[in-house]
Amino acid sequence: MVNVIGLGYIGLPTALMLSSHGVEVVGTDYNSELVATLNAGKTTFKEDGLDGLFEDAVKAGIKFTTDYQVTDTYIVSVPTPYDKFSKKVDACFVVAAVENVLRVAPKDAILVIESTVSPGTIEKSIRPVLKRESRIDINLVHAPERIIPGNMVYELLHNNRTIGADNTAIGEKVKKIYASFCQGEIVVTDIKTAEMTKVVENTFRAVNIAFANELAKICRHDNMDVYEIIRICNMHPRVNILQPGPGVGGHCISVDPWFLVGDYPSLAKVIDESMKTNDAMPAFVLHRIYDIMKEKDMHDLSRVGLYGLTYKENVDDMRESPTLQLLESQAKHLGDPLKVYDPFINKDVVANQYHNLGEFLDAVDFVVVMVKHNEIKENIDKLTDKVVLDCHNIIPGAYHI
Ligand code: SAJ
Repeated sequence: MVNVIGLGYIGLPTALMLSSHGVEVVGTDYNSELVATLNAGKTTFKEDGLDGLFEDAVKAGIKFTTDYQVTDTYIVSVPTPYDKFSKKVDACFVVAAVENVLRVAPKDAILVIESTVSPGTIEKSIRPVLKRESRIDINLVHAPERIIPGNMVYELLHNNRTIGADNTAIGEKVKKIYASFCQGEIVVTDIKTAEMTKVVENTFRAVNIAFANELAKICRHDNMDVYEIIRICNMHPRVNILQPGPGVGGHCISVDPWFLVGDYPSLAKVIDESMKTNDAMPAFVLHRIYDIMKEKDMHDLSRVGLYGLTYKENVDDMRESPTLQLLESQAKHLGDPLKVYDPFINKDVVANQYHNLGEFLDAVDFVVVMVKHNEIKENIDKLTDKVVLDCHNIIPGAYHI
């Protein structure tokens, strides 16, 4: 039996996937409300294919509880925040989960950490817990997740994976468990290499998004069309530039690269600058709003609306979202908060929030497309009489960042 600890964005789909592929699974989370929701037959976030997977797993007998189980295999997928000041990873949730596992784990159990941690964290922060508790019999493994919100179920099935273990026998054992559902290649390596690959993958993307964002700023400065330039450059066989945007959100690409900056401040220069470039984008969009208002002789900020609150399209995850960053930046200027609408966010989370596209559009003359949800792509005709700042190049004739 596998006990999956932490039933969030990664733990829940992983637990469901294992269960629906014949592995006996118990999911554990300290949040009793979340566990109650799952036990009531409901999923806790929206994701393509998740509800179907949930049904399959329930049929297969998955259980949800707040208790840690006595079993031979644990998978820990709890969040790893970073300290905003030092930029270092804060492994407190992982350490707490490991301590709880050690209280119940039988001799020689396998303890897989899926949570993203900076290279060396398992050696520096997790192994000492095992030593302190006299549990060096426990087999530590790192199997970082790679799935992208919006396409999680497909990617769980098809992505290649990495497993870091102290010895090949344990690595191969864990590989077998993941191979129950994973059709991709599963590479077995050592723990520190596995930790590093995960952070490097997200850093690669962060640096490349920063490059696109920097190009957008350069092109804005001299009134060039960044999208046309990127389109043409990408016709070169060895060039593949990503898309500029209003900023980088989510709990991965906007966070993980800071682990390297925090640990290697004098070496991680390109990464540091890239992260600052991405972090500066929401404020850049705010300036664009002011400039366009000036150009259009518009004066009423209350007639400006932000479309989208989530960190990217077609997900309901708002963590580190560029819209929230923009509103924070606007609050520093003491202005009344802009109007906001997102079809994926039903609860009121910010001031001046709307829950209906028509009402939102009636209330504004200037729409800033922060997130390219399918909904807005399908309703482009409703924007014809609006001034539009399109941060994603989806609306013909609109202003760009
Ligand atoms: N973004 C851009 N321009 C682009 C692509 C993305 O501005 O060309 C923005 C998005 O709008 C969003 C942010 O970047 O705000 C991140 O979005 P994303 O879709 O690139 O990635 P995430 O954060 O949803 O998921 C990433 C993935 N990592 C990589 O692609 C290397 C995923 O595979 C990881 O599993 C996930 O991080 C994670 O959990 O670490």
